[in-house]
Amino acid sequence: MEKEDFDFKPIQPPVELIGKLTAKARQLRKDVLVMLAKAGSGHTGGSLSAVDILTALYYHVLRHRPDEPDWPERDRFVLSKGHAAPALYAVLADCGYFPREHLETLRRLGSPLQGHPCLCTPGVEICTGSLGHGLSLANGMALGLRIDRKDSRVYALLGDGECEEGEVWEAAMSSAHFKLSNLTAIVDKNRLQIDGATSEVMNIDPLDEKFRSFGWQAINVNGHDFKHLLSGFRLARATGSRPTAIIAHTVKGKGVSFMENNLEFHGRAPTEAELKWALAELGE
Ligand SMILES: Cc1ncc(C[n+]2csc(CCOP(=O)(O)OP(=O)(O)O)c2C)c(N)n1
Ligand SMILES: [Mg+2]
Repeated sequence: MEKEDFDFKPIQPPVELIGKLTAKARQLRKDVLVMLAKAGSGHTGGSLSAVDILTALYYHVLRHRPDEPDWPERDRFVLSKGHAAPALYAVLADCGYFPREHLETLRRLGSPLQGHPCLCTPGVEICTGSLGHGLSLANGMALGLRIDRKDSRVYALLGDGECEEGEVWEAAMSSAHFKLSNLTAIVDKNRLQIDGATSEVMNIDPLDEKFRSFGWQAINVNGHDFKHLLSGFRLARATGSRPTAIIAHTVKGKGVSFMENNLEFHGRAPTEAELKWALAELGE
């Protein structure tokens, strides 16, 4: 997507903040790759495309307490595209929800870090992995928070291929019907899914117009530009009457040249040689 296609003027956050988030995202990408290579299986492309979104959320947007995961006033995050669990685990470990050493146990039997998020992991709100359910779960959380008169917000991250699931649109209809302004959905629009391009498998465009016609505010952002991401989250918070969909335009495999837009890395981990190459590219 060309820059001029983005439909808002981004805010200019402090340079130090952008620098901090950029450095953090680079480290997290490395953690994700090391974790996946060690496990020998898992979803690399969709984890890397989501790293900047998760970084913006966990290091600037979400209200949360890693030393008190069940803090009632926390914001809630639902990783609806559950296969990107390695990216979430890297963030949760770095924030201090559990020791970093646990990352080395990804996908092992008995590990708290399974291939898809589950409640056995501190900081994970809800089990996901079967695509299509997360927005419905987030609706329930947002409604519950409203009933409890809490001002916590709910964020759900969906894949673009996932948006082909009918339940996503049943949920979207409900979010608008119940005027869930405390709910923000982010779509990781990397244009690829397991079998190829979303435009060819089942075209979901125009995604922004679809959400708007369902009664949502919809904003297109560059999902790798923190100015854009933070602006999108700010607009979402400022809207009092309807849910917001942030359509984050991303690159699958972002950050590693030979993984970017490479469908092969949708569902496979890097080999040792690929890991070395990838880490060298990401640098110190
Ligand atoms: C209901 C369901 N069907 C199939 C799968 C297997 N699956 C895992 S990832 C994936 C593709 C998802 O594509 P997308 O939502 O675009 O994710 P991303 O590109 O961010 O990896 C599929 C079909 C699943 N997890 N759940
Ligand atoms: Mg995708």
